[in-house]
Amino acid sequence: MYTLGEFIINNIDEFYYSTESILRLFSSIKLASKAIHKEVNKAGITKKIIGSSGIKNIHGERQKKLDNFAHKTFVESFKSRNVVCGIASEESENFIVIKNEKKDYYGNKYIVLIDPLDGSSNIDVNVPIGTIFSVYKRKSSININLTIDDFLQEGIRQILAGYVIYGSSTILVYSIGNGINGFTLDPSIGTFYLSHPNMKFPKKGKIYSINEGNYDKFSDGIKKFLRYCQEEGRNRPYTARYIGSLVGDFHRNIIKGGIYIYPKTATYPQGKLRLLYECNPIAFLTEQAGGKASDGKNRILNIVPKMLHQRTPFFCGPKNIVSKLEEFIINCE
Ligand code: P6P
Repeated sequence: MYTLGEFIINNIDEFYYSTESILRLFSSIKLASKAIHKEVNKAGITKKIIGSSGIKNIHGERQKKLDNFAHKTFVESFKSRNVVCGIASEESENFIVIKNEKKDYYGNKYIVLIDPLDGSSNIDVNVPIGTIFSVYKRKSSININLTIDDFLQEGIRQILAGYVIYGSSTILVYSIGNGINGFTLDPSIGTFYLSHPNMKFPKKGKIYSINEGNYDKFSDGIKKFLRYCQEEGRNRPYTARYIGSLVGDFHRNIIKGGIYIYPKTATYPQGKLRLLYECNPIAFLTEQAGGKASDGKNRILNIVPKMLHQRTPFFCGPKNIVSKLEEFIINCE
């Protein structure tokens, strides 16, 4: 069975960027994921790692101790591999500049945007959670300071995107733009093995994932789509599956076939999910798996970001189901 390292080396020609940088990027992500896997898998034992950190993150949400641990672990891992020049994280208001340790002329060219531990409200109840990551080449020249514009790039410019799901097993799923592959961690030896080659949405998906607790505040288009899913008809009714963890819901939906929906709600009039480090990487994977990702009208990957933590309505899944949802939204305008 291929290890992640062997798979990368065997497909190195498909990486359009420097081999060394790609290997360093993956080394950082693997190291941090294994450290988080270890903490997540014993969260129930060592009381010191579950529960709230007592502080609120920049979005005013109660930060979990594991959120903080995951953020710091990824920042340190990218720093130590000396491969990125900047990191934007859900857990940090501003982007973090990473100086080139070797201080040689060739500064690092890559930036990472990351949700270190998405779905953290599920940590204490043992529901799968995940890391979501997105990598770009910086836009500015390496001999000037990083600017916010280096991070505000459209999702179509990602060079690497993926997630790590910490569930019944820990699986690293990524794409560099030529398909998606998933690698399961064997914790006994700390190695990721190819377990989900060439992931694609199944032709017929019958799952819809949405928090129907917000039903009253949904637009008429969303309400009509939900009724469409629930009534008898061709390949219907659908099955509702929603665990409140984007990585967990998406991973199930890409394997079994389903749409994930997070529209505008009363609490989140712009949508809840963040464009840069949740929607763009998941949208990139969605398209690579033959699916479609939109905000109800526009392709997610074409949205020109204006702010680091901006939110967007988010719909992703098999093309036919997402297009059907867009039809309902547009017809109800
Ligand atoms: P709600 C987790 O906070 C998250 O960002 C996604 O992982 C998840 O899909 C969504 O929010 C859950 O939000 O409002 O349904 O609890």
